[in-house]
Amino acid sequence: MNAEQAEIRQTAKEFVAKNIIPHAAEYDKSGDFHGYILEAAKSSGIFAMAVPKEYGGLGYGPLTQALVLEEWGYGCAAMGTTLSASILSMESVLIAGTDDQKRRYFKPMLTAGIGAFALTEPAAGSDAGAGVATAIKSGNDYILNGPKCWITNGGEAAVLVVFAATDLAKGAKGLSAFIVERGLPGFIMGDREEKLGLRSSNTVFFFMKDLRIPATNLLGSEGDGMKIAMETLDLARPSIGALAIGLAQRCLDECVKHLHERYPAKMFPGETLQFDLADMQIQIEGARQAQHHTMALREADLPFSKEPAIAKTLATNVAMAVSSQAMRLMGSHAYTSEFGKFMRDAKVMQIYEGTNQIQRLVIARSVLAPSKVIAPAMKEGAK
Ligand code: COS
Repeated sequence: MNAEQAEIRQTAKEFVAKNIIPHAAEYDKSGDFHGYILEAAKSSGIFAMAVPKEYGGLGYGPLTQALVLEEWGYGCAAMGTTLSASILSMESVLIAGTDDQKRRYFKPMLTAGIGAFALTEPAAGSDAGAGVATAIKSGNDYILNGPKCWITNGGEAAVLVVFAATDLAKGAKGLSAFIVERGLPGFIMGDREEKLGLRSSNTVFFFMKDLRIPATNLLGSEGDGMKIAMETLDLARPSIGALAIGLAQRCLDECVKHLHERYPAKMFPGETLQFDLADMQIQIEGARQAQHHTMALREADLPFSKEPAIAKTLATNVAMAVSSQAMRLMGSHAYTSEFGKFMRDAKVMQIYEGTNQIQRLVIARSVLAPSKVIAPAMKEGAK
């Protein structure tokens, strides 16, 4: 971390302490979308941190983004997820978008708007290429039909990257990616999901019924969708790791605070408990290092494929383990909905942006055929 990154992290820490931590429990309880955070973050331009400077954004590199996301995860993983899911969608546009597409997609981010990445369908979760949504060319337009579900930010995003088959018969090879602006006729919004965790992050089902978009909204070429989605997820999965590390560190800090309050200094519990605390910090630091290593590889444009999957798996498992361990050490004091939020939020991190079982599939493939792993910048379509 250089001096500039340290300063950015400190600013994020202060923003989180002032704007996120005081409101996290209240939004968790109501499950309402925390729209106020978009307004609060406007002046810092943080929703545009992944937008390159040439497009008016902050142009933060991957490690700097991770430092900010860790702070947001420390404050509230639901609010952090809103930020990271928006960046997820931007990655697809960075990978495959033309100059004009980038300009159009990133514009809302500059005014604290958010984006969404719509890949999942009722029949296409882990098997990302098995969707039934279609995009059929009609003159200078595409007409989109079909369902999308579990879409983070879906009900709030100003603009979305939507995946749909331009040739359903070709399966994953027929998948394509499109920019879809909000508010078009044929975009039918379903109910928001009532979730166990990340309750105030917006997660929706939506349906596209003869939704017409200009053909110029196609990202890359027809059939590029699966590659764009996979490359996007490779780039974005460590962000979930960053949120998870922040969440785990918060649980440890809250646990230590509680123990200090509960026990006078001379009666502070003995080595068994101290070893438990040390083990929690070892796990967090290990996950943090794995995650920073992935970001460093990316910044240096070195090949990676298994590393984001390792970073995501490790960090999300640590978040689950540390939140659970903190509750054990704090006893009934932590068995409240407010502290339980950490555990509820951690659980989904093992599931979304590719389950930790899918991550193992990605890791195993990379272990079995390391020569096939190439740097993102060298991949076809990379801009
Ligand atoms: N980078 C670039 N291209 C990739 C890639 C990567 N990391 N991984 C796969 N691809 C390409 C493959 O090269 C293949 O293209 P070709 O046939 O032209 O070579 C295509 O994508 C399909 O890949 P593959 O045959 O490996 O697909 P599978 O169906 O076997 O499995 C998994 C792919 C399971 C890894 C994928 O479906 C996946 O990641 N699923 C989880 C989806 C997910 O994370 N969902 C979360 C919702 S989004 S928040």
